[in-house]
Amino acid sequence: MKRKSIGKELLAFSLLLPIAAGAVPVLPYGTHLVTGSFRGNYNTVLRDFGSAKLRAQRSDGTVIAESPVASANAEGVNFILSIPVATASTAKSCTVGETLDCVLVTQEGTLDVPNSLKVASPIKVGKVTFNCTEVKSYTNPKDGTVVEIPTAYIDEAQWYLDTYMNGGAYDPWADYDNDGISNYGEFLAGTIPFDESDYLRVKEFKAKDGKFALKFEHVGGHVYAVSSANTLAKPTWAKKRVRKEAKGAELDQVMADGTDGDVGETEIFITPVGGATSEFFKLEAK
Ligand SMILES: [Ca+2]
Repeated sequence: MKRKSIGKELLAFSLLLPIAAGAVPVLPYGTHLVTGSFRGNYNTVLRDFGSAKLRAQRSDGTVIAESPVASANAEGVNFILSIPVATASTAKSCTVGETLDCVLVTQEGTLDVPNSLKVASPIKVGKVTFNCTEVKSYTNPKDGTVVEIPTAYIDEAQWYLDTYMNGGAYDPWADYDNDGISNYGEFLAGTIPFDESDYLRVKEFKAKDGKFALKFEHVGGHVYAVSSANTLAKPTWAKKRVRKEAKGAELDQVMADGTDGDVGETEIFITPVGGATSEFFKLEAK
């Protein structure tokens, strides 16, 4: 009987607490994680960024989250911003759907990052990539997706078009070499959009060390990830975590080793879902 009475007291306390805190209680939802990379002209991750910080802040300058920009880790990540999300805005947290400015603070001063970041939902891991160079935006006419490509890259592709092909403006959604990969896909992977023999592909897939080993030709400094689905008929692709060593840490994505732009081979390890009758894997450049 004594235990029951303690339970009643606790219940009354938890109901009263929000009322005592004010008319609009501020309840923490969790943290919105934004991870990202700074990239060069050819979509390679900048491995060493020097001393800089990235801030998520309101237009009035209130800083909600701040993170140092570091040398890229094995996943090709330069920063992780942890943004507290709550039911109401405060000086230290934001609400779902609130848009924050992203500001890069360098030793010389403050630079506006050209994208603003939007908190889409509580406790949802987001991903934002910033280019530190001048970029041009393109909208995909099929699905409205907006992408950004550095103008230095576009200028080089345009020169090739004007010199060796029929000219016309660079189109990221076209496939100039007819290898089945769009020009934008080749930009992401660092492959040559004018060479039909050069595109991202799996070279080997086999059982090894109790896991599946997937080998592909990489371009140094580029980032790759794997998705999986249980069927190829109307597949629902979901992120699949991978390892760079058979017994290493699980990663969301992997950055190729080696010098920026140089090609080489990378082997990554995948653990299949236990009990699944079939599982299909897809390798993507990010
Ligand atoms: Ca192509």
